[in-house]
Amino acid sequence: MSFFPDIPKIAYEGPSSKNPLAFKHYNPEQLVEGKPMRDHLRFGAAYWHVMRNGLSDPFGAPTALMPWDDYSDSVSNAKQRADVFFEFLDKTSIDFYCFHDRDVAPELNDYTKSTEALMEVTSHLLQHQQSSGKKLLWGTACLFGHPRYAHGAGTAPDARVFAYAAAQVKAAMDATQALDGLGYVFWGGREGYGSLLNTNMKREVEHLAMLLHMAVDYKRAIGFTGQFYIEPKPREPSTHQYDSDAAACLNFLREFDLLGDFKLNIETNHATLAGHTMEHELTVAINAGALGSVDANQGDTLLGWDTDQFPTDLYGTSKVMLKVLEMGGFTTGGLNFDAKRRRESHEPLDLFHAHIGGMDAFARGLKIAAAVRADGRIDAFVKNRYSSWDAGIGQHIESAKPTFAELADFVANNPEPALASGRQELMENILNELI
Ligand code: XLS
Ligand code: NI
Ligand code: NI
Repeated sequence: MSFFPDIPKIAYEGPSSKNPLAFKHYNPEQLVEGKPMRDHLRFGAAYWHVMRNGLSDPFGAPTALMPWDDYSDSVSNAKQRADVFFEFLDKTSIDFYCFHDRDVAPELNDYTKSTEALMEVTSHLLQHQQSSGKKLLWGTACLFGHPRYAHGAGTAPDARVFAYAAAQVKAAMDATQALDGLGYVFWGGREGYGSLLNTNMKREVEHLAMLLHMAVDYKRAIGFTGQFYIEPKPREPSTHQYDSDAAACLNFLREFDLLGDFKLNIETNHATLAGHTMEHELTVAINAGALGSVDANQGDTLLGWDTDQFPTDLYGTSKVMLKVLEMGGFTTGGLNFDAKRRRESHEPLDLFHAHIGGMDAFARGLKIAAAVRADGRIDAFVKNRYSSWDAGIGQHIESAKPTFAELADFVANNPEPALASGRQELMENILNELI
């Protein structure tokens, strides 16, 4: 039985194709820098957006057509959604997926029943994984949707809510391990606050660290080998989230001695909400040896919220792929489309257009990034810009850590340094030339 009877398996037809249901650039086996595109890009689909996002907004009802869904909280409905999802993964050639516990299985307002439902759906997902070869990039627990988490989960003022969150993470980790998940994400949905008048920030942050330490202990106890990630986001739903950006997350992990067990999952729209570029966030993570995975989407510069749009901006995808290539590629992580269609794009067909577009935009980004590296002019300029550190006084400063007095002596006895150009416009022109 097919849930998308009118949609063929999407094939690569090349840049001259006008077929909306074909890849123009994503050619999974094509080698780039000696490695197949699919291994560079490691695309993932987000279960919550593909299967569970009705596309409602604060002003209007859901619009998405989901003819396969009876909207019941039954396990049979959940299993049928999984069948639809795996047909979608097959037809789009997306190799990985990500989920929250409550996307794949119902929240039944009873911990034991919800956990049993999750485990039942998990065995169904496992069968699909085994017959299709698709893999779970990461799992996570939804610790922000249910009203019990209105004040936070790991940072809840009520200790019983903290305990519930811990119990839910335990079950979600069990499910992720049963599915051989390559990772597990902690995104601090409501781990933040609206007002300091009613909040003990220090206590909340310490509790969040405790929750993560418990997760590390549990990971060791059950022998789960996936990578843990924290996903930074500055606000929304909380006014201030504790995991606001890559630097804040790294500081938190370092302060609470968690850096050895966590990497970062960086999302483009979260970077821009934090007032950074995506490449800034990626660079901060890479410099700390902590870039794990990417939630691939983009925001709208005219809107100040997490619009989670599909990535179509080639500058954006090129800059992401430059960073990924520079780091030597993903190991456990990948490019998860944490992206949703616009409310007006409500047909199942739009799911295909959206993912094809995102995949092609990243395939082009990969080819452009490889071209920038092969061209070498940008790299050579940057290397040369710092060349005064490779010899003479620069080398001496880096290696011998001289005193201020020594440097004052050097300055007094040498001519004023000549001002060099940063050539930003030239660098931008070279990138444009290669796009
Ligand atoms: C929300 C986040 C969320 C995480 C997973 O803004 O991006 O979807 O990726 O909990
Ligand atoms: Ni995300
Ligand atoms: Ni997001």
